[in-house]
Amino acid sequence: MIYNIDYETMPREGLEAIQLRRLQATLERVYASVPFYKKKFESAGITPADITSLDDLRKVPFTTKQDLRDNYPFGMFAVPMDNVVRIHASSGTTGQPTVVGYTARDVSTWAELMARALSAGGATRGDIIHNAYGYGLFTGGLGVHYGAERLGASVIPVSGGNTKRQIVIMRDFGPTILTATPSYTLHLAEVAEEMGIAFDQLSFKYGIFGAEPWSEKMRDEIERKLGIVAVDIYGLSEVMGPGVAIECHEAKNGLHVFEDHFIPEIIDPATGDVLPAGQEGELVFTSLTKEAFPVIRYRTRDISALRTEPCVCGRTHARMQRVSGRTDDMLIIRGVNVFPSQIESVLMETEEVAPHYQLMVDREGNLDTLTVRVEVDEKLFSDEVRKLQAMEKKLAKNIKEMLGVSARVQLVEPKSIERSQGKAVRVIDNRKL
Ligand code: DLL
Repeated sequence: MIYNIDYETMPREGLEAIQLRRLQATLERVYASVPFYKKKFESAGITPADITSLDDLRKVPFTTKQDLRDNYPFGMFAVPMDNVVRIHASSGTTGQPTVVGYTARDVSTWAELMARALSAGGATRGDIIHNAYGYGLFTGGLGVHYGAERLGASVIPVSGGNTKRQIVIMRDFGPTILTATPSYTLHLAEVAEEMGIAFDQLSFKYGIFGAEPWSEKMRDEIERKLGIVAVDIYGLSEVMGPGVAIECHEAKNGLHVFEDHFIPEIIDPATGDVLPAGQEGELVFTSLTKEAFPVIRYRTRDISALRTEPCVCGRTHARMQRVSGRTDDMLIIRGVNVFPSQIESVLMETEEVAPHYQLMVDREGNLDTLTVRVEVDEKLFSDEVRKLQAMEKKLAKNIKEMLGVSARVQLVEPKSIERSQGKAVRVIDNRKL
């Protein structure tokens, strides 16, 4: 059953009417209460009254991560601090963290959207949700938590870490839904195996994974190891947290964006032009209902594409393709553009390598070098050196063929790459030092 089916399956005409009404109200509000936006509008020679259709949104200037940094910590808030009941911050993987605030109504809207998201991912009120997203400034833990309670499910607020204890809880409490980053999920599977507990025999039915890029192959691996259906959930602190978009478990083919609360656009990151449906580019979001921290045409740096054709689940909201990477985590190795997720796809084609890898980028003289460190499974590692060398050669050849970049592949001992309890660290770029 779809939670809040009226909004999820609304005809697009009605949806767009709601979007326009909410957009106009949001623009009026930020213009009146956030000096940054007022200045931006003035520099573009417009006022909120000039926006009379959804297409007019293109007249409004973008907001960037740098703009948020310039207004650190609370300069972008649109309500007095008296009305702010919660503060979160982004993980700051690419620099200074950005700080976001929520009114009581924002927290409630977020809970409602997360209830809708969990429902799309297969959860019902009868489920027990093992929530291994980190609780704290990161939005993952509390975001899922409030959504699970709103849905009426039981939530185990286990957070990240204490991995062995988590496995015992999974065995004893019988949770039916797992929420975690995909990389931490693989770590959980590994520790369960060490403890002699068959992960695929636990009671899980669905897994709702996100907060970092992961490939289709990684999904296959997780579904097989856990014996579940795995869906992709997307979000970012600046726009709300988790629950901006999610795949439905029926199709697992693109993430439905909650368009009654956010307007997504795809732009060419170089020119800023809005791109047509189906074309890949940078995701941009405008929030329609947020009070404390509304964002207008916020450039996420995440790469995706949008499609609006109907889905088998009955939802009418546009779907975004899974995020393949960020404009700022694209590596340029001797002129070739490479995303870590592309390397991941190549590695996962090969059975004997484990889904744990790290990319090391260096500069030798004037030349960039890429080293791919990847773990092999126990069996291969105990084989002779000759076989390992052959495997390194084979992987390097596949990477060269698929991505056009030469890389040195280093097979490393099982369990030697550091495990994350949240987002995995995939790239170590020594060129930036
Ligand atoms: O990662 C919110 C979240 C929590 C989403 C739990 C899903 C589950 P931030 O820490 O602000 O917020 O990081 C946001 O993470 O701009 C993307 O680059 C990346 N990201 C989030 N979800 C996905 C995903 C949370 N499903 C940044 N696929 C975003 C790929 C993702 N990247």
